[in-house]
Amino acid sequence: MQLSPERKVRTTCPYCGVGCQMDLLIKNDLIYRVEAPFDSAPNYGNLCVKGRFGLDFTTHPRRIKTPLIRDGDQFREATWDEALTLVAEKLTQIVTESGGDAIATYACAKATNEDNYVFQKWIRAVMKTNNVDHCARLCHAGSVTGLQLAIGSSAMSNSIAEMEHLDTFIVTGSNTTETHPVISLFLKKAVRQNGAKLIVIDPRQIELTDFATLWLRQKPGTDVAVFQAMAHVIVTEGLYDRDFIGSRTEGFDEYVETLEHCTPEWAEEISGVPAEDIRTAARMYASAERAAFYWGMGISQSVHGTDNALSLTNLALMTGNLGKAGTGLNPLRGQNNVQGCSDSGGLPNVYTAYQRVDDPNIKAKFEREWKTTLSADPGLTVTEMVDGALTGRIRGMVVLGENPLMSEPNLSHAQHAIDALDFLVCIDIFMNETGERADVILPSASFAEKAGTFTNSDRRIQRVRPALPQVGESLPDWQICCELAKRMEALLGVEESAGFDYHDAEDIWEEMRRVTPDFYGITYERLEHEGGVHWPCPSLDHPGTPYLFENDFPRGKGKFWALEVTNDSETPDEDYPYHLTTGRVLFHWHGGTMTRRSKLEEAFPEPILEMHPEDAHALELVSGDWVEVTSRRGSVVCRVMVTGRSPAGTVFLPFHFVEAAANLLTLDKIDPRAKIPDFKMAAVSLRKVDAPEREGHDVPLEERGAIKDPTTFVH
Ligand SMILES: Nc1nc2c(c(=O)[nH]1)N[C@H]1C(S)=C(S)[C@@H](COP(=O)(O)OP(=O)(O)OC[C@H]3O[C@@H](n4cnc5c(=O)[nH]c(N)nc54)[C@H](O)[C@@H]3O)O[C@H]1N2
Ligand SMILES: Nc1nc2c(c(=O)[nH]1)N[C@H]1C(S)=C(S)[C@@H](COP(=O)(O)OP(=O)(O)OC[C@H]3O[C@@H](n4cnc5c(=O)[nH]c(N)nc54)[C@H](O)[C@@H]3O)O[C@H]1N2
Ligand code: SF4
Ligand SMILES: [Mo]
Repeated sequence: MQLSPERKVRTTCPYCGVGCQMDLLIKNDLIYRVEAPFDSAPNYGNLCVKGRFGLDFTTHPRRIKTPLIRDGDQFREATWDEALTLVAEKLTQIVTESGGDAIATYACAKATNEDNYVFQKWIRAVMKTNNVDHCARLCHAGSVTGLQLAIGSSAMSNSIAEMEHLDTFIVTGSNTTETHPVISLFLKKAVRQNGAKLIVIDPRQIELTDFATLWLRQKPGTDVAVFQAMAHVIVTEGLYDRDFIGSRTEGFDEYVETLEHCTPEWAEEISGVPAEDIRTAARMYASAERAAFYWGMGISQSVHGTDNALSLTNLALMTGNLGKAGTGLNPLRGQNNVQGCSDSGGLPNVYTAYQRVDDPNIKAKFEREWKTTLSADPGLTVTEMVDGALTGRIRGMVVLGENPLMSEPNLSHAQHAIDALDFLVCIDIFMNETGERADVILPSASFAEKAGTFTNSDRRIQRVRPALPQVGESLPDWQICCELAKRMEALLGVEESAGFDYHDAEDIWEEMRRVTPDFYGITYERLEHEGGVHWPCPSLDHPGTPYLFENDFPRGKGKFWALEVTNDSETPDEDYPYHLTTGRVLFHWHGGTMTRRSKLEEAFPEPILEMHPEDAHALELVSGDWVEVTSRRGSVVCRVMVTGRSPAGTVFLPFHFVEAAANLLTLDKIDPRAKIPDFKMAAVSLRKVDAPEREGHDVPLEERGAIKDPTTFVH
């Protein structure tokens, strides 16, 4: 493809689920400036620091430029032909000997919809397994399971455009200003300019508490008690919406019976939130004309994540705060394309747009389209894949743009599992902690070098456009998957191919539209003119759907769910007296693969443990001192930052830094229904230690472990 020497390319941010539209200004094949179009949804001229200054990872010298094949402890460069042949042969051998279900695969929430569609088509049509999942399992699985049970759909019900005009809204378990920064601007505007009322329900003093009318600071892990008590208040004070309950829901009377003991005083005992504040919050939410919930990982990432989510859906259903602008249930989606990766079939139980693999009619449709037979058995989830590798049930693994050896809980366990595999192939733009253990690494094109679409948190499908030349021999993920699929079909002696000869990304999208009624009305041409379209969009003249559930829910009636307060999390005890919670900071992204190879690394160069002044005092620590953090799984060393943000007894560690990897400490216990781990609850002990021989800032980055090979870090 020919690119002009000086150019400006409209594309979509590769970091978070807000999906900001941006113009990349390019000269000499380098991005020298990033601008945001003021007239374009969803960000209207705004960008956060990652979008504005964090894109230089694309031209970092350590991008993978050729396929790499393991050679003892190292890798050697290989040709595409050699690497593709090797991968196809190894995977085919496992499929032939042990069946497709012996292969586990991770789809990629960073790659495009088109990349992920082709990926899951290769896995399903050629390997005959539904073992495809992705990081959503570690993310909104609790929310997804809860929402599916209650209303039958897990997408965010309302659009970003509505946020500015909110009336009353609750933000819980979402550190929005750091994790969805541009959305937080609209939420702040709603409060400061338009007089909306905000209730924050979060154990940490996040920035949004400054904007809140009311802040409920519950003890971590006690959400169900707080929300059940709000339901109790709404019922006893008659603040519920009789019409909505009658026409749109089921199970209300039975649910009410289970609420009897859930008084605000009962919840205060469990959560530490004053009963009066719970009453105020319930009245504000129920009596508002329009009220919405926004939430994040504080609700979802828990062994009772499904119950947490159900405690929110119960409140929305009883107050009728669903199906209208400015209301709704809104799990803020994390990765740039985590919504799209799920929508494109990157899940073990569904094809595109949640069409079930075990529905005979759906299966028959895909068998016709792909000219092959398919498996009706739902596949394994990410957490089950890791366990399957340990038991030998899984022999081979394909990881498309994820980094489980930073993001999975209990990393030593995950590492054993990965090492037990016969064959691991990683398809990525960089070497990461998982790639280090792979047999083959295949170099992909980043968002800046390929065409396609991403779907943001409010289901808006937007274009991604090539802006930079390809790096080395790297290729878009879909092309790599097509090559592998075709080679495997040949090795397996398949008579008629499932179809892996696409001209370009649009060609793939056309196939996706054809097999997915909810996408049918969306074409590249429309996206070009309209900037983005919200699915569902069933026909070419349909405007798209910015908010859902106006007339009904996908499950028919919304269902109330009785809930018990349980505590299966690991709680502090004599040996491990502190509670550890993990999460994110503004400047970094997950395992740091991308942000630590960008200018952002200078702004936030090392891990810090956030600690309350009372705890710091007891341990004789001041900001900048070094501390060893130990759990039953492992131990890390980093500096402390003394701050009142976390409550006394709770310490917070971001999981971005390999030199103090938070997931060495977390545990792999999961929610039985959603299979999501308890990333927000672990018990740890703390010990003041001497500074390591050379201190954080003084150690060159490559020696801190953040950059995987000994090349000078250049911007
Ligand atoms: N800068 C940056 N932004 C990101 C990401 C990133 O890595 N870096 N990742 C993206 C992804 S994939 C995701 S999923 C989102 C996640 O976005 P968030 O969910 O906002 O991220 P976390 O840092 O995990 O924050 C969780 C919040 O839950 C609170 N919390 C902890 N325990 C509890 C509890 O028991 N109950 C409740 N109600 N709250 C609790 C924490 O105090 C914190 O405010 O961020 C996305 N955006
Ligand atoms: N302790 C703790 N652990 C957590 C969490 C937590 O709150 N606490 N949160 C969990 C959550 S919510 C999430 S979403 C996960 C995230 O976990 P992961 O998805 O494993 O993390 P990322 O670092 O985002 O991995 C993305 C990878 O994709 C690569 N990449 C980027 N663009 C492309 C592309 O176009 N193609 C390909 N092939 N690769 C590309 C990057 O180089 C990187 O290696 O972590 C989970 N782990
Ligand atoms: S808010 Fe999210 S999408 Fe927007 S610039 Fe920041 S990281 Fe990118
Ligand atoms: Mo996530």
